[in-house]
Amino acid sequence: MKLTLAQFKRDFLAEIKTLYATDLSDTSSLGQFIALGHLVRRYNGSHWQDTAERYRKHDQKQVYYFSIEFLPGRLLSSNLLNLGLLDTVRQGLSELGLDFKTISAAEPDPGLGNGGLGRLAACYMDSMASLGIAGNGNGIRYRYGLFKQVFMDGYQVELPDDWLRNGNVWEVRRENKACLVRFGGNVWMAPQPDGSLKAMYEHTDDVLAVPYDIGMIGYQNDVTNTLRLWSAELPPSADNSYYSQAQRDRIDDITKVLYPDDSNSEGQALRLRQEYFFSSAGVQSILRHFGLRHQGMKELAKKVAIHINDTHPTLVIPEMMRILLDDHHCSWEVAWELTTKVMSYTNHTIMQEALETWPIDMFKGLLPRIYQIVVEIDRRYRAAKTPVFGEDLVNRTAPLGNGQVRMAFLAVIGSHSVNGVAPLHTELLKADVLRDLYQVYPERFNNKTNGITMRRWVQLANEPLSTLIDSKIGPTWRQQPNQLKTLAAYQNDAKFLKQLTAVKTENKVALAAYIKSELGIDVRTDAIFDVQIKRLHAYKRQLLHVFEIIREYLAIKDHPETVEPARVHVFGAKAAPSYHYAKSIIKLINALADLVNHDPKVGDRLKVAFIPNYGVSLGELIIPAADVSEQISTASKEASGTSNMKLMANGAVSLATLDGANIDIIEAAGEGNEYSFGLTAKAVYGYYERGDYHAADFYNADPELKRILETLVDGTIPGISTEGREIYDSLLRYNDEYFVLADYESYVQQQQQISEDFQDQQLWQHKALANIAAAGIFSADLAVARYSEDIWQVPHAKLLN
Ligand code: CR1
Repeated sequence: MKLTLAQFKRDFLAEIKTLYATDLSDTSSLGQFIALGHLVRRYNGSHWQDTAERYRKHDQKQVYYFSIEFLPGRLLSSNLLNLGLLDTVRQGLSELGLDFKTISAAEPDPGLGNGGLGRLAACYMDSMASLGIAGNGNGIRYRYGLFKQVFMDGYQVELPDDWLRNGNVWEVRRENKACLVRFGGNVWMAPQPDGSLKAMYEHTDDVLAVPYDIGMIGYQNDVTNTLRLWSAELPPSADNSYYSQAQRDRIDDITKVLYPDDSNSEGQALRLRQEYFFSSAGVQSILRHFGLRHQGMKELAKKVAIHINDTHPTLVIPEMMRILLDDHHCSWEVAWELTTKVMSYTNHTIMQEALETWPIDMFKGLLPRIYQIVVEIDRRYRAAKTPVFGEDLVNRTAPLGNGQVRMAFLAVIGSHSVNGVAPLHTELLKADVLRDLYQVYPERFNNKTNGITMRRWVQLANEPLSTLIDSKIGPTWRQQPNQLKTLAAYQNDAKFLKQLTAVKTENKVALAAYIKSELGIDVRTDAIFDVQIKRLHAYKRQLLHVFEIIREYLAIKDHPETVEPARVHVFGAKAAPSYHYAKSIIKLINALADLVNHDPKVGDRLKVAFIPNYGVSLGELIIPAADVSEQISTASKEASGTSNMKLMANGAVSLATLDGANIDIIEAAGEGNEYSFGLTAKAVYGYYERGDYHAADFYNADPELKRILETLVDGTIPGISTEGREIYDSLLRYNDEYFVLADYESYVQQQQQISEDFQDQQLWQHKALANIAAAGIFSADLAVARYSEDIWQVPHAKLLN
């Protein structure tokens, strides 16, 4: 949109006056941020309304992306960028004596997710709007996001993340769109005079679901879509019925806090309540919206696509069945056909413990009508498939089994499409995790490799790089990330490669300043910034990275005369509060950091910076400064990874196992431009099949590895007597579940190669550039375009390659 500098400044000052009845000098950065937020809303107001109007007018097919997590990050910069106002606003503020960065940093970063799953959902919202897809998000408005992480004595301490303390300037509460969600009670089917059956409820716990909508602004295309987050409230006191404090608390709890756990579903009723709550409210509002515009439900699948992002929203399937059967009086066959045509499901993990199941007793008590419907889905599935596939396979794959409701199986059975998030992951779904269901529904399985939005992760996070790229190939890559590949022409341009080093250094200076202010550590900006940022989990193997640090430390102590390039090891990672082992690793890293950072013999040659409270905003600071991207999960365990893509696009080279999307990154950038190592997924499965992995053999065969392991228990690293022992035992006594010892040698070899190659900056930046140039194919725009063509069947703006 068009806005002159003078107009902006007038508007901004007027907004300040209206909001605070004072003038600029009397406001805080937060106050200024809120005023800017209001202005952006006002500038964009008509786009949001017009977009909805346009969708209605053309009766455009709508996609509803259901996800229990969304990690949108701060929205001020990206909204301004997408509106085309970023430069004007920055300049205007600076003319008013204000610093845009400081104001921007006052915005709370909503932590409504754990990690990759939630951030992916946010990238896809951005891309859907930017491609003009009628895409809606549907999730939960948690009053407290993922915990705020601080370290005390090296241990993780979790503090509440009170992100709504000052309100949320981006949201619109739409209490006129609220709906009731029912839990518990009794339900029975009462025959009606016309012969039909009606579901009758008594003694239910009713919860009011109130939507809060956030505008998702498309990139300079006048489109604004909606992210709808539901909040649980007391129903408007129905016939003055009395709510006990316990009932009030139960309602309050539903949307109070995000489960800080992305790998193990805690078998708790509250989580199930959360899942049904946002699934039911979302489906109710979709069908209400559809019903207002159509006669009957016949056209539903032509106009609505619902995407199930991991298993948490799977109850959209029985919930849609419930409404079609009970309220719209569809036959089972018609309702089922519509439902399966509408639904599609993405699986995000092969970790067994993350395949959600709910004890039938709990499920039945909490959701009696939904349970009846799942029983019928199960009965019909068994009846249809047993003659073809036999009883054993059907028992293994039915929605109900072993006293559990099996959410992933229900999701596959009730959807027309099931996808994994990288080629290897999809193959493993077919061959292992969902093998039996793949026999039943082979045509449903497909791959959709993850993607990231380059707008946030390159344009906004790394302006020095963006400007440099513009200077060579012009700005069109900003809309068409595949254009980045034309950068490959400069891979041997010494001057350009030097400029790349300068850009990296500029970003390192910014990160170094943060490390200094946050941790009090001085780091050299000519050091290798070796970065691992992701949830703390044994399978992601932060431990392997720790071993490298210990190796480097011992090498300096043993041979101070050997000069290697300086290293800064940067970590960002939260551990689930109940995940004891992960917390021990955190303590280990912090204890090691303490030792290394304060050893005068080490000086500035080696530093360890574990930056607390990793999240989207810290990612934006760390990623542009990275030289090395550690993607070192045990092969087969990481479904895709997405930080690998963000780091690549910012010119970090990958130090990576052949896992998830690492494989595709290596293929895209060329093997010679990454550092791959370790067991393949096939080799890992080979060990499982033969049962012949012996971690101790690796320990015994490699004196260096042995010595490193001993530092965990011999007092070399002070302060870890219990954690060191626990980790040591996990490797040797319990045989190293994630093959850390097996991969140690090849990992270290590549680390040594990195140290050598880094000294030749021209060679190094040549590799960095190969990564940037190849990153375009991991654009979320392309990923979302594939979803919309293959799965949702909705139109999107054409993407040029
Ligand atoms: C996977 O672990 C993937 C993201 C997004 C995560 C990660 O490899 O990149 O999903 N899975 O697809 C997850 O959070 C609950 O499962």
